[in-house]
Amino acid sequence: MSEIKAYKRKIVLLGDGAVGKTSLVRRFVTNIYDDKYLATVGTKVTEKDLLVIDGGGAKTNLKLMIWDFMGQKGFRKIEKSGLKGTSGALIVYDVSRIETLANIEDYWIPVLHEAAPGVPIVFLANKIDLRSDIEKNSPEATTIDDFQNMANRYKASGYFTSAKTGENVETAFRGMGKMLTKDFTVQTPPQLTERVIRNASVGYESPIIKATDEIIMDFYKKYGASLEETMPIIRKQFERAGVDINEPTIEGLRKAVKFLGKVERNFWSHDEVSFRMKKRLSMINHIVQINSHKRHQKTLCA
Ligand code: G3D
Ligand code: MG
Repeated sequence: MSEIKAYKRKIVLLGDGAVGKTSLVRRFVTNIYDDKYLATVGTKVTEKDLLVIDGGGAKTNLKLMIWDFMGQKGFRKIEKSGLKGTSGALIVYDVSRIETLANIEDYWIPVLHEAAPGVPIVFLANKIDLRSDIEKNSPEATTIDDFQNMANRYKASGYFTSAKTGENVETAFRGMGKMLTKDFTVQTPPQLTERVIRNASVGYESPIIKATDEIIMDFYKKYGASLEETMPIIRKQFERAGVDINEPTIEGLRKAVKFLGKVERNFWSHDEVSFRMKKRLSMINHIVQINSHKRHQKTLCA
């Protein structure tokens, strides 16, 4: 009897907000589709065992650690930490929103390449159940060809999936599983286009996203546990503060800082906690200053 190999590998789901990353993971792991939308704050890690059998019949037990990222672009520090040690990426776009396809090459591949160059990629064109509506409304849409051309450019597989009906979801994850059980040391690096290289060091989209990113990372570093252990704690505090990660408000962020401080009071001295809280609140105040400066400039120009 041939020996069954066993590996544990980390993979990530990347793509814009609301393209269906969380629904795809849920469909793959539990075979459930839930319509209730839950903006994923930070990252969420789910485990799933997958038996992969290659063309020659060799079996591998693959334990996948699936990292579901938040879809808001611009959390540069969280992205960089979260992508460390990843062995592969499933990059998703939503066939009903064409701009989410362009963002794959404009944003997600550069981010991935910066943190984990050369890892295998599988592309997912999700919400394919909506295809007939889309074709009715915009028959000129050529995204399907664009998608296939992109997959060819990166020597990657592309799948048309639906987290809603389950179409191709398991196949796409299995496609990644197969790539992970191939020889790891000689992965073909993705063919990087000019665009990818140019965008590899893009900055923040807005000051408030920068502040949110820095506050989360400041808490994580001080907390001292791994990112996957720390993120659920941070997520809970942001939820309690009612902060929508896709559109954080200054007030919401201030509340989140207070809740994070409350957690830290269990571990650190009063002085340490108030020092951290002041530092984080000053990051937020900095945005208020930028905004009022902008308003002042506008008034002067009017
Ligand atoms: P994200 O994790 O990438 O941000 P989610 O995306 O998984 O949270 O999904 C965002 C929205 O798209 C949700 O709907 C979800 O139900 C829907 N969705 C996800 N996958 C599919 C799919 O394959 N087909 C269709 N038709 N919808 C899908 P709401 O309405 O709650 O925003
Ligand atoms: Mg999500």
